[in-house]
Amino acid sequence: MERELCLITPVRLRGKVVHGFGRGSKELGFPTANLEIQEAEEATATSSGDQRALRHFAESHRTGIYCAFGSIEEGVGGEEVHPVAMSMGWNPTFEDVKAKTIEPWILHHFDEDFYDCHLRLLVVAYVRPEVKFESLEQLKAEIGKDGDFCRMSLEIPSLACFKEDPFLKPWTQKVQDMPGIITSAQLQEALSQLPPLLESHTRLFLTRHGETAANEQGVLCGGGHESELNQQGLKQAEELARELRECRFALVGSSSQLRARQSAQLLSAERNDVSTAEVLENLHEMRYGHLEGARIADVRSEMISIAESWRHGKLQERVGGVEGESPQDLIERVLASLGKVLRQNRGQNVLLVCHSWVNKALIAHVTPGLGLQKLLDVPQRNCAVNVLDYCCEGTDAGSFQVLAVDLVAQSRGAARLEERSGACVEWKETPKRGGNFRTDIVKDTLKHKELYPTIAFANRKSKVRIELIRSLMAMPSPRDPRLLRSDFSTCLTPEAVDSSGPSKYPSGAVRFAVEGRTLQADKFLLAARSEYFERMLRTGMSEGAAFEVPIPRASAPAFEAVLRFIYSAGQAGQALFEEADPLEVLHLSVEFMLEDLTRLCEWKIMQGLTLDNALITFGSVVSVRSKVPTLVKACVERMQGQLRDVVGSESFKELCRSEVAVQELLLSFDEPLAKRRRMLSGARTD
Ligand code: ADP
Ligand code: RBF
Ligand code: MG
Repeated sequence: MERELCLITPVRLRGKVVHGFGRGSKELGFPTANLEIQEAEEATATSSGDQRALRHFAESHRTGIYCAFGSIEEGVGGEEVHPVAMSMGWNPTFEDVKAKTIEPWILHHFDEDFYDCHLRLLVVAYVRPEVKFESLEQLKAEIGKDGDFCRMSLEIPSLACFKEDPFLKPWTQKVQDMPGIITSAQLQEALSQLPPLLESHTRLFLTRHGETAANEQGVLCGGGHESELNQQGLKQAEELARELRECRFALVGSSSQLRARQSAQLLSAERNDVSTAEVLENLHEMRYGHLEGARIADVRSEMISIAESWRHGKLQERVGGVEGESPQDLIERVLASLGKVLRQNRGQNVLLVCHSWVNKALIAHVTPGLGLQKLLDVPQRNCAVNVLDYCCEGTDAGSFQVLAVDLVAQSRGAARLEERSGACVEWKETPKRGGNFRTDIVKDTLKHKELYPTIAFANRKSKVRIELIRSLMAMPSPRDPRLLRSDFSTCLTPEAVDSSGPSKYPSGAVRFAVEGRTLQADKFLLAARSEYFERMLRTGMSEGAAFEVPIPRASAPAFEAVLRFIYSAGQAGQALFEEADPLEVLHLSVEFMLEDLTRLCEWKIMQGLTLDNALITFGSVVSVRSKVPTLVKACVERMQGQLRDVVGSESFKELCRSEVAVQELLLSFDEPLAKRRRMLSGARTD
């Protein structure tokens, strides 16, 4: 029999292992893990991307034997990726096969069966067509040779590399690792990055309600329990309402539960597009049965064991006994309810306020490569917004595409949540090398409400890692009392005359000469809001009106940005950088002692930090490194582990001109050493 290695565009498949024909393949030495393929209608109803992919593979590829890599999601026999010989087709040797089968024979010995588990396959090559054999012996012999052929072929480096595909290692996968999904970011920034909505789709802004009294008290509050928004929750909803003001919605709605209705009411207030919030059926939180209203601390062990079952794919397991719901129950009613309202609003945006598990379940279920059993890992803070596009027509009708998860309003910073094994006792924030923070939750009284209820369902011994993502952190707001001054009366009170000079604030106009241009500003305002300008203008006060203050080594747009920052009392924000280069403004801000502006520039630069510009940025700010430690750290962090690329780049040659810069760079890769050296050399540690 001829076998040929015919490479195909790799296909990623995920399916549940079901019973096959029971022909005793295992006894013959080639067990095949038959994958479940649902009827077309059935698959659309549950809108699972996995089923669609399986059917598409069977319909669009020729029948026969394929080489693949495979892994079992549930980690049976260890979390490993194995070579696979796979048959797809009609098994022509037998006459009872009514539909195409997908049957992978994993080339590995397992001590146990893994029916009902989820298999992932990355199919990479075609080997031969299927054959109608005269005898079972013949079939067995050829399948054995297929196994050898596939095993060998998959060791060829060009194929072996597919073994590392992240899709095959689901046990490490998180929604935040999924390409194309913005996670735990700031709402407005993320919204500006979304692709335009297609006419055939509806865009769902799926939101979680604001914080409730129950959230605050650590009380379980499911679909059968009510709790009102607390002060914090009201504030969260109001802030979200402000940030969503520019979006147009065809509908604002919520589940029937009080906390969701309250949030939706705040979100629909003072809008031009919709005037009231609608209430929708079947979007209530998962019912917790006899656990409703219980204190998390009291029922923790029960919750941990149920969470463990879900994690292992037992998605029909109910929380809180017969009165409670399972993730499967939840997702079925939610999909049905959402489908209806989304189809009615084709081509438009819909804003719905739901609940933690509702949102998490939907996101996990519809994200290819994630799956419902990963629902525990989806981050979902109070009043977080998730954005999903729903397809209303065509072959993909009924499917969702997740665009963003856990977006929150400006004031709330961004954090990633990750569960770790290890002991768990209280909160700790440890600066990690490179400027990120590791926050370990270590206490049973899980006070940090933003994390509820993910943490509640985490193992008692879990360590939860929260990574603050600096590039997605909130824009810093000004703090300097001078800058924030709107009541100037103190400036007018004659101060005690001391030896340093006259006491009165200067008045009138001052003119600056920048790049051959003249920029004019008000002396009083500058002096009142900036210590630097106060000193400069007081001493220069005696000069005549014709006097122009030269600002050397600055571009007009950058200096204008400095003036605008002062004039706006720091409120101009990002708009400052429309014309001016943040790096240049940063240097001016240091020169003019405007710390709030320095922080703003630092933040702005960090937003756009890439491996390419990290070195240039580092070289530029190294002289003022003590003023911008966060930025310096962020630059170093960007470059860490990529030293080879860094040293090979053009900008490195540029940097080499400054001995201090090179020294600082090399030292920053080894922070403990750097400290010792600075101490030894008696240099200022800044
Ligand atoms: P069935 O007719 O039900 O598919 P098989 O005789 O083909 O039964 O055996 C397949 C079952 O054996 C799989 O569903 C799986 O649980 C188990 N099994 C154990 N080892 C393997 C393996 N190496 N490859 C595939 N399935 C295996
Ligand atoms: N069935 C066939 O009828 N003809 C084939 O050529 C054939 N080749 C196979 C090759 C491999 C590597 C595997 C795993 C299965 C193959 N099968 C083939 C399917 C086989 O008939 C089926 O797995 C058993 O009947 C159990 O359902
Ligand atoms: Mg089988």
